[in-house]
Amino acid sequence: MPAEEKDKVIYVSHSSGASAEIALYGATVTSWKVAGVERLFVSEQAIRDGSKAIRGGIPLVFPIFGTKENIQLPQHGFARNTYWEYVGLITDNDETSVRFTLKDTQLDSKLRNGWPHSFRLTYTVTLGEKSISTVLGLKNEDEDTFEFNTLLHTYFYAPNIADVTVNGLKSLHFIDKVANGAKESESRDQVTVASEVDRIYCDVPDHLQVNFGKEYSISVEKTGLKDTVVWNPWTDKAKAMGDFGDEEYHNMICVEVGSVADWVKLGGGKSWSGGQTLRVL
Ligand code: TA6
Repeated sequence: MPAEEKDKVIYVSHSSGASAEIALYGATVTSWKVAGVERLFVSEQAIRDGSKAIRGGIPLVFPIFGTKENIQLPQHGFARNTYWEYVGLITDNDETSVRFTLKDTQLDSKLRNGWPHSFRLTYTVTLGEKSISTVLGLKNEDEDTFEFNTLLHTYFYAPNIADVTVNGLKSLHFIDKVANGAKESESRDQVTVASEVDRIYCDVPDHLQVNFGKEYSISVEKTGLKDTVVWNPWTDKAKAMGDFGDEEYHNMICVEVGSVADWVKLGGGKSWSGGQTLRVL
């Protein structure tokens, strides 16, 4: 059976042996294995009881990125810390696709009041032999326009952060959150990480590549999303997170495609879609 539900987790398998796991909590992809090797990072200290966003995998950021002064919502919004509905297996050709939905009516009143709009989110996860696609669809069920941010907060497992390079960011402008939001320009062909990194690269081409030394690379193809965040907490921020091991920063890098530098405006009754395809090279 290519998709099974157990204890609020959907287990997806592919004929090649590839597999994925998606928690109904936040519709968070918490595992993606290709050739028997885990490609995503989930902290050993991640909280999985539905009381807090899962620290790792691919948490969904919606409808805000970070926090916003005039919007009373948790950091990164509510999509990652709300139970989604599992719609089921939608195709099973050479790829296995499963779908999840979240409607405003599923939110508790506090969250609903924090962002009082009628919407329907649809999230489709498609597993191939060496790829996984995660695509978000949004319908504005209000009559009026609303605006949102969204981002796929992907935590990649890294055998060693010292060997990780990110290609495709050269010459792009970025907002450096480690330097109080300074606006900079990337000069490197290959971005490396040797200290805390928290950058919003703006207007990013749809193709990036994350290299994990000589072990393997993962291509990141985005659609419908403008920006890409690169994050590693490094020592001090790692110690400050209760659901993240002090040394785990050595084994992860977040490369997060999204539209976060600006608001996305969506007219009443209109639909929007955006997502990514990750492929092991
Ligand atoms: O995407 C990077 C970031 O915005 C960082 O600033 C850091 O806050 C990270 O997300 C994790 O946020 P969280 O709310 O999951 O602890």
